[in-house]
Amino acid sequence: MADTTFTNATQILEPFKGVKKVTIEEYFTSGHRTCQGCESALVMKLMVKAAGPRTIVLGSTGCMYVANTTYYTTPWVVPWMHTQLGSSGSAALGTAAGLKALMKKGKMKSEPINVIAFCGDGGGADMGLGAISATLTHREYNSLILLYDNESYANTDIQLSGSTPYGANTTFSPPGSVKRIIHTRWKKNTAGMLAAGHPECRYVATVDASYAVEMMNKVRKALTISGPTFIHSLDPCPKGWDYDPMLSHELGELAVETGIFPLYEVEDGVVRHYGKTKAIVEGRPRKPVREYLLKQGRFAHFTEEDLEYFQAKVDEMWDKWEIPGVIPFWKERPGK
Ligand SMILES: Cc1ncc(C[n+]2csc(CCOP(=O)(O)OP(=O)(O)O)c2C)c(N)n1
Ligand code: SF4
Ligand SMILES: [Mg+2]
Repeated sequence: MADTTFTNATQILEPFKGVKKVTIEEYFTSGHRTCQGCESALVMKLMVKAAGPRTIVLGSTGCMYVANTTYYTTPWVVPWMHTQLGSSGSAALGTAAGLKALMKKGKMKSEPINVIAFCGDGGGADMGLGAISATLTHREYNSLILLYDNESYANTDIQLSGSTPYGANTTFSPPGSVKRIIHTRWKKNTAGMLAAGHPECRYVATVDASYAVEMMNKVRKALTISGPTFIHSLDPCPKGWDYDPMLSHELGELAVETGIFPLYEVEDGVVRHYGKTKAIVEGRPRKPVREYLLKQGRFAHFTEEDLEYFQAKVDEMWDKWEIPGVIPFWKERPGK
């Protein structure tokens, strides 16, 4: 018999007002086998801590699947399901639709349950982009897709993805004596693209786990707002980026302070820069990109010319883009 009390409500998750107010319960604990200093593992932990116990997590193939679900061990305390590499969008939509149908038919208690599907940059920004786009067109289903971006197909040994930065050394783009820069494409602007093109999606944000409370609060907002939502997280990866694991936190900060990875949210069409990115928009100087790049072995082959090119491209995001760091267009101004 149909449950007439069905509401399709989301959970109301208030923002944490400072680190001391963050809940102590963990839903991603010991039992994983990620590398020392793996920021993506921290993202999983913070994501599900913010979401709380009434949450289903779905994850596409990649490090956060393979290293987190070795046979007979898992760090996940909440229900978790693996999905195919390009399917995080389909998994989110299907699970949200399934829960809705069961609750509507009275086969399950009607209560808000968070549905989060995560994907890597290979699975989300490249292979599964179509499925994510489809999910973001369905306002009637509540779900969050979180893209953890370690800037390579890391699990299969650091192949280049559409999210890999210009010039980086990957197993598909090793610098050689004849040609120094093999990867000559600029990184995809995934969050900006999804925010600009999906009018049914009420919330898109970028996050960085070096700013953990802010990151958790964006997850909470995404899960509360209703409909499909999208979060893009930049995750330093000691193995793929080739640096000492103790630098993960610092590199996360430098990505923001240099302006390479801007922090912003787009809520019902309104763009808000936040954190240190907001300070940059308001006039605080950006740190030179070399401070970030030269701490990583994947850029060790860069010459002064390469550093200048990278800096000029980042400067363009800030000095020319109509919405700095968000939308890669600028208006034609005669004479300029
Ligand atoms: C359809 C398909 N093609 C290729 C693979 C092999 N594969 C498994 S994990 C992976 C890398 C995924 O990269 P990403 O999504 O960025 O996650 P990461 O490994 O970086 O965490 C690949 C190519 C697969 N599982 N399925
Ligand atoms: S390769 Fe990178 S993303 Fe994968 S487990 Fe290691 S640090 Fe984490
Ligand atoms: Mg990846």
